[in-house]
Order: sequence, then C-alpha cells, then structure tokens
Amino acid sequence: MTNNKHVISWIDEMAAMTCPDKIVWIDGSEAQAEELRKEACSTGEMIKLNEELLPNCYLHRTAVNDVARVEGRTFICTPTKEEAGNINNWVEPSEMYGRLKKLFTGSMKGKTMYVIPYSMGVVGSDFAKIGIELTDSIYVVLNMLIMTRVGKKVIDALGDSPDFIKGLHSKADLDEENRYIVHFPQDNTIMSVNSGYGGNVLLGKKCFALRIASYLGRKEGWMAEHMLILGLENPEGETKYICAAFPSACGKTNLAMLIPPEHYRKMGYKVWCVGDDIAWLRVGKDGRLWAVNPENGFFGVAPGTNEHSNPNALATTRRDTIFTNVCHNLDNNTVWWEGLDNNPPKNALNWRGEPWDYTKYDKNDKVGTSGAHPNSRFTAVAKNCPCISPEFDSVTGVPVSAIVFGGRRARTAPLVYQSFNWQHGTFVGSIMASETTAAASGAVGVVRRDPMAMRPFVGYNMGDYWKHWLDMGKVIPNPPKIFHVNWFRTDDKGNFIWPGFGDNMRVLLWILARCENKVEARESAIGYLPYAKDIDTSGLDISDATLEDLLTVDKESWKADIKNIKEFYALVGDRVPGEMYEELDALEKRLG
Ligand code: GTP
Ligand code: SPV
Ligand code: MN
Repeated sequence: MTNNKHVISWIDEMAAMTCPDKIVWIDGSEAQAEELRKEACSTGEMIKLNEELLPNCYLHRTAVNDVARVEGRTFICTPTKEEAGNINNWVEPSEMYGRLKKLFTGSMKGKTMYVIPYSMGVVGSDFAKIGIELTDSIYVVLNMLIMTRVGKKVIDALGDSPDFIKGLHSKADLDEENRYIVHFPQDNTIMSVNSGYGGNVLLGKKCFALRIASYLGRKEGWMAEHMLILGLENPEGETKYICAAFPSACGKTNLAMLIPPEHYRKMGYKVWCVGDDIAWLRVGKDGRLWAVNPENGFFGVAPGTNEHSNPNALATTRRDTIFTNVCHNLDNNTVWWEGLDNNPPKNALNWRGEPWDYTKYDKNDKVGTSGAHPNSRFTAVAKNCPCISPEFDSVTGVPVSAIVFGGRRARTAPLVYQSFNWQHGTFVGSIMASETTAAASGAVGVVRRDPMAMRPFVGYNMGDYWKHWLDMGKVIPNPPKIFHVNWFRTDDKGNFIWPGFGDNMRVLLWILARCENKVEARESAIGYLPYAKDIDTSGLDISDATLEDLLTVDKESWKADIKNIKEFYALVGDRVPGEMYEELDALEKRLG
C-alpha cells in the first residue's frame, strides 16, 4: 500500500521479530471490515448479535484477568528517570527494549499481523497526527476502525514522511506477569504485549493521544488532555464550548451527551457532543484556546447507561457497536448490563461467558456476581450519536470558554467553584482527587490524587506538566476560565445528594454565566462559589438546606486535605513549579 521506506523497514523489522504467518494491510474498506467480522465470528473471538434489534453489533469477551488498564505495568521509558518523573513507572530504554524483545520474539507465529494506518484527528488536517499499529488481534482492528480514522487515505496523507507513531501490539500469551504497556516518547514508539483490553491495546487512544501526545504537546506548544468537549447552545442559537477533565469512569461520556432538563429543552437549549474522552488544545489565531477531539468513536462505560441517565449514549450503541464484557441475553441474542433497566435476563451468560443467575447479584461483590463487568464497555461510532456536534469534523476545532475539573469526592469538594485565575486554576487541577474506579485494575473507591485526571496519562514528569500548563497560560491572550465540579457528594448514608446527569446542565449554565460576567459570586478560601439563588433548582426535589450543603466549603476536611496535598507534591518531587507551592501556601492561609 505504500513505498514509504520508513514504514516498510519498520514493519520488516517487527515482522522479523514477531514471525507472523502473513501480513495484511487494513485499507479502511467496508468489504474488508466485513470479512474480518466474519472471521472473528467463525473463531469465537466475537459473537454476532441480533441483527434486527442490534444491527451490525458484536459481543467480545476479554480474558478474565484482562479487563481494565494496568497502571502498574504501564511504563514511560525516557532516557533518564528524571524525565519520566516519580509518578510514572520507568525503566531505562535499552533494558526495556531487551525485555520486550524476548516477549515479542515469535509472538505472532501462526497468526496474521494486521497493519492499521490511522489518523488521530481529521485526515490531513493541520492538527492530525498519524500512527501505524501492528497487531495480531482482529478485535483490535475492528475497534480501531471505529475509534480512529483508518486506511489508505491515511497512508496517502503520510506520503514519504517518517513522522508517524509506531505501535506494536501482540496478545502473545495474555500472561499477566509479563503484561507491558510501554511508551518510548523520544522514539515515537509504543509497545503493548500480553493484553487484549481496550485502553491497553487500542494504541491510538490513551497511549498515543494522551501519553505520547502530551509529550509532543509540551515540545510543540500545545496540550493533550483527558477531557470531554461539549457545545451548549442557547435559545438564541449561540453555542459556547466547555472542556471537562474527570478521571476514568467519573462522568465524561455522560456530561458530553447530556440532555437538558425539560424546561430548558422547551426554551431551546441544546447540548452537542464534540468528544467524550480526549481533547487536543492549541492557541488559535484569535488568541483563544481551541479544542479538537482526535478520536472518531466512543469507548464508553456500559454499566449505568440507560434511557434516563444517558439516552444519547444508549441510542449511539443500538447499531455498529462492539460490546466488551457485558452480559449476553440468550433469549433474544442481545446484551444487558447493570443499570440498563430493572429487567435482568433470566437466560443469560455473564461477562465471563458462564450461565448467570441474576438473583445472586451482590453489590459488594460486583466483579464476582454481576452480569456485566463493572468496566464493561461499548465501542460506538461517534457519528451515530444523536447529539453529535456539527463541528465534529471541523479541522480548526472549537473555541473553549471554560475548562472544568472534577472527580468523585464524597465530602470535600463543593458542587462547583471557580478558580481566581489561570495560575490558581492550574493549581486546582494539580490538587484534584477522586475515588478510584473499575477502569483501572486495583482497589476501587480509594481517594487518590489525580491531577487534571491525567495521573495515568502524562507521558513525562508531572512537575514539568504543571509547568507546561503555567507556560500555556502565558501564551493564551484570552484563556478559558477554570472551574471545579463534584457531582458525587453524598449524605451520611452514602447516597448522592445531587441528582447529576442531565441536571448537571444547571451547573454548566452558572459556569457560562460566570464566563460572560453575567452573575456575581462569593469569594471563599478555595475560589468563587455560587450564591444558592443562582443555581436553578426548579423542578428538582432538593431542599434549600441540601443546596447550601452542596455549596459549603468544609474547612476542616480541606485542612486535612492540605496535608495530603503536601505529601503528593513531595512525591512528584523537585520539578513542582514554585507557583504551585505559592498557591498552596495562599490556600492554607485563607483556610486559617
Ligand atoms: P472513561 O471512559 O473511563 O474515561 O469514563 P467517563 O469519565 O466517560 O465516565 P462515564 O460518563 O462513562 O461515567 C462513569 C460512571 O459514572 C457511570 O456509571 C455513570 O452512570 C456514572 N455517572 C456519570 N455521571 C454521573 C452523575 O452526574 N452523577 C452520578 N451520581 N453518577 C454519574
Ligand atoms: C479510561 O480508563 O479513562 C478510558 C477507558 O477511557 S480506556 O480506553 O481503557 O483507557
Ligand atoms: Mn477515559
């Protein structure tokens, strides 16, 4: 498909190491995709679902020990440890290449190596970047065909250039002990072995569009962030754009596709989804920050998605979708997950593929007893989303009015607050914390610091990453305002006290009103807080006392947090910019 000697010699080298039986180029055609789906169904790798109810939809199960990203086995291999920093796992590059070579040698014997040329961003646009992923998994090919822009047009856009990200993936033996997700930022190279799960193997996503891209962004003066992008259109037909960074499984897909509460819909408000997971940001000629979504599909969390929480996501998954690790309803050959409806299938296989008895479900042992794995996912075509933004394919992206940080905090963080300025906003991002979720392997529900929702995704030293945020602030003449939200405050019994989902629109309206200087706010120790009267609660079953509680800063828990922030800054180490410590001191003083 190409004469590009850089591409050819690299593929030759990888093939000599992995020894596939044959090499197949993915051209992006529907005919080839269909052949691959048939082949995957013939071997049991995928199951074709009910064509009438779920046209062109498939089910796949990963290995039981391979259901989430593995942060402990993810490495940033810069020449020095200092460049990768203390938050990332690091091994010296030549040592790591040696280890990987052993694992990849002969790993594709008896298999086909697929060559996937893909573009992150609209093919050929100024902001797009090209990758080539070599993989021995048809599941990976079919997911990449949905998640990225793939095929001959990409290889044509690359021409003779050496400027592409090299990605090598092999499922090998799916051996957990030898699972590696490795990035060599200086070599534009990603290597992933012994996994078949989404974020570990769809190399365009977290590996390229966040880890490698964040490294490139620092070098080239732009930013790669773990952010959704949404457009909020008012009744006058003006659309303002918001980017929001929440950690994995903390509500990005839901917010990006929200349906406004009824009275706003009647007034003419609409929300448009530009992206649900990743934003590439750069300064536009007009001095504002502009955002593009480099992806072409959604790799979304299935559990909890339903007709009320996220009707747009559900509609998106009704065709052309690959479901991973959900529950298989054998009566009608469809899929189900916890939180879809109150009607679990009686004749079904769970995410492991075993007969499933829904009456044994125990919410304290979800992984053991649920029909769908808590991190089960759908891979769906962005353009199938009913609220996909008309700007989805825009080559310039969209101008950003507000950046929003947020996480799962049972107490400390209020419903919403605004930072004082860009530097303080960067600080607010740096001290983000959230309860861990099933999106990564390990304990769930433990509060950990997750700066900018990027803890697992920064491709270099976290201190330098904060410095890059500060530097960007200096070159954006008209920067977005920075906010923090928390949809997850709970009462003493652990129930969420904010309704969330579509009602989060009420908070977005306050945020945009602040951006346009249309509403006053009160200054607090942590930033500007809304007056309760300025958050619209009409039609909600929320008492004045609860709203006050949602907007209260509990100084004692903030003081306790300061201690934890200091420990975290110490862990990040001596590259933490002085400005962050100035902000920390100022916060401590304001708390008294
Ligand atoms: P990744 O794809 O892992 O990056 O996750 P995400 O940030 O896109 O999270 P997603 O929108 O898929 O939501 C994850 C979980 O949070 C789902 O179970 C949702 O039902 C739940 N959730 C999302 N928004 C809200 C909200 O406003 N309130 C509450 N209580 N739960 C929410
Ligand atoms: C996340 O974990 O933030 C995801 C899913 O979006 S994965 O692609 O697996 O990283
Ligand atoms: Mn994500």
